Amino acid sequence: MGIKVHGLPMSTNTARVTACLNEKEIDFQLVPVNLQTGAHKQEPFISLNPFGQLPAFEDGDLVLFESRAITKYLAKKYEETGPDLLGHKSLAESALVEVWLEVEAQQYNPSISPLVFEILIKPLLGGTTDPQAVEKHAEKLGKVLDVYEERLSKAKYLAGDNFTLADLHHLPYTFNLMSTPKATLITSRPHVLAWWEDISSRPAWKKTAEGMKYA
Ligand code: GS8
Repeated sequence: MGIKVHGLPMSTNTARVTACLNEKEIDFQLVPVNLQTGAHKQEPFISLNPFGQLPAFEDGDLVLFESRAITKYLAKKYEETGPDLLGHKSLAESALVEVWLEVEAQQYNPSISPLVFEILIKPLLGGTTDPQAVEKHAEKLGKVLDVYEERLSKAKYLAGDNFTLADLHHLPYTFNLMSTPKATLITSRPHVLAWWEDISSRPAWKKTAEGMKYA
């Protein structure tokens, strides 16, 4: 019984999980979920994730949802394989990983996800991008990125000298942002840009990004 990820390659939250699996070079099966037919709101999917959202994850009998919890599980289970994504050999480094994991979840994601939705996803769903909403979300993300620019002027990666899960969690949404005119939020900040170019050129991420072509 191997690992199954129920999701779609172009789903950002699915990509967060597959990026982690690729970093650890763990084989998995991606089980597609048909959003058009609403398969994610019905059995058997809702037995895997009662919130009816992608992704859901199975490792043998263990069933998980919430992409960030899944990547932490994988980083712990495969601690000794591939990159040390949790800084587990140093209490201070692991604490900094936790800090920047929280920053991604509490500051970065709440600003970037509505921005990407407004520019990229809304038109796909038949809606029209609202320029005022774009500016509002972009301003909020810009303030968050000012903090990143300062941090990344002092450290190569968010938690310090090493690429960790804290960096990895930023990949899917930032990848989508980079295909929009608001990529300037990244490209106008030299340290953020250098960090982005570094983390997005990792082979594991390139493998995941190949599937996110819609954006
Ligand atoms: C969010 C899952 C989510 O919004 C996580 O796993 O990190 N906090 C959760 N999934 C989206 C797909 S975008 O990747 C989803 O399933 N949307 C459809 C819906 O909510 O009905």
